[in-house]
Amino acid sequence: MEAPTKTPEREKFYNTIDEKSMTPLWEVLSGLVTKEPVSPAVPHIWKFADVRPHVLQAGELITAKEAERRVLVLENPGLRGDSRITHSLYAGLQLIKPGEIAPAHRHTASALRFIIEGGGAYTAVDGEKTIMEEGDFVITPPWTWHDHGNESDRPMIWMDGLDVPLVNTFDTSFAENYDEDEFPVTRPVNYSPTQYGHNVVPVGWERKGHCSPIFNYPYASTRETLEKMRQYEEWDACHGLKVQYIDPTTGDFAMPTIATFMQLLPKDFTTTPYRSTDGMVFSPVEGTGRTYINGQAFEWGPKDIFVVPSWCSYHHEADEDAVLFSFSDRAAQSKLGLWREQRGNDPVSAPA
Ligand code: 1HN
Repeated sequence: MEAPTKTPEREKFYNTIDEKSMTPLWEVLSGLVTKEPVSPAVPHIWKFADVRPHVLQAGELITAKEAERRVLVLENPGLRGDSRITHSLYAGLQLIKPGEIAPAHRHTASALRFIIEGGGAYTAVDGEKTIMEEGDFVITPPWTWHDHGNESDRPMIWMDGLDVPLVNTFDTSFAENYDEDEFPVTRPVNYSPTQYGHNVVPVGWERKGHCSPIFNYPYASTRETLEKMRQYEEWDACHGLKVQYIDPTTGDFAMPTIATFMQLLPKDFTTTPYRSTDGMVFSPVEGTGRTYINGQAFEWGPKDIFVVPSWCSYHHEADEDAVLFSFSDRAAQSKLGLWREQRGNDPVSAPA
């Protein structure tokens, strides 16, 4: 679709209506309604070995308390200055040193933590602490009080993923700080998996909020699932063996806007090209390999973070057994009926 020709009369008219805060749709239509997704985000990888020294350096410059959250934002090179890793999602690397507390606050944005390095630190959500270990996926549901602390003897680094750009697109951001550094703890450590992870709920229980009531999904459990599956399930051509994290009380994604996944690719496996409308952030936990994104190779290993923007075709090659965590805005797109995918040369498909 080409924009109509500009004539002097038309230009003059456009200038006249411009002063009235109007513009002709026919000049902008093809850019507004594209034939297929066109993302301003670009494929990119942050090698952990490369960024880790800077994350630790931030720890020498500012305390977690002063910073409120000591985080280096992972900015998509196509979206510098916007605090976005994909067009719709935020990601960053957060450092908590031994003895530090990141003070309690709450906001309407949903957050996930994916633990990259260290162990033994906690996050507390509305009065319940969970201890985090490498590879764990941890949720901070919208509008819940949360603080983080590190009672271990090593620094801890995790990736934060938030739906801040989505929340801000809707102009729905609220946030407040708690009066004290720590929100009072009222339940035992790791209570929620015991209460909601054993296929029972209290009689008369009603779901509150929009997130899974479980907020720590330990790596050990997900890894065990994938390892068991490899004995009995077929490898998917595009994804190897891939699971999605769910809210056990609904079967839906664990978070209202952000979908999270873990997948296993066996040694020497090459996946079939795939694309979907949700820009994906990957972080390998085990193994090395590469992902070709629109034909360009991105070499990865454990703890690296790479991004595949919406509708970019990609395929993975694993040199060893590899396990990849990933997240995207698929949960939001699916609810709005927007999500599409394409496997290899198959037709584009949308869920019914
Ligand atoms: C936030 O609340 C945290 O609680 C981390 O750890 C990163 C980025 C943007 C907005 C809020 C946290 C954040 C954030």
